[in-house]
Amino acid sequence: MPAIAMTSAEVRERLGELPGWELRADKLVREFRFPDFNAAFAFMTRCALRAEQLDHHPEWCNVYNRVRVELTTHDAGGITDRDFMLAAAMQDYAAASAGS
Ligand code: H2B
Repeated sequence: MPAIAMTSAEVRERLGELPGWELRADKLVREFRFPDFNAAFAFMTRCALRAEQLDHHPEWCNVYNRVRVELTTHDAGGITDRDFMLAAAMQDYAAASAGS
């Protein structure tokens, strides 16, 4: 059974847990920056493995040392707890890859 999408008020409240993330067009959005491509790709590798475990996958774009991420739950037509779980993991992995 698909998760139920959160209201924008709920999303805004939970955004307090995620420094640097914004609500844009019904998605959780953040751009990470790394020292170089190697660090950015190390981050993406960590995220990819976690995304597979969670069966929840990011929309993202990488240009050299930048990774722009957009999270939404397609099955629910909005943002759910799964997006917050993946975003929280990304925060940890960014720190491990010297990202900000
Ligand atoms: N990722 C994201 N971000 N949203 C989804 O709704 C989603 C997903 N659904 N990964 C999963 C896979 C679904 O397509 C499979 C069939 O479970």
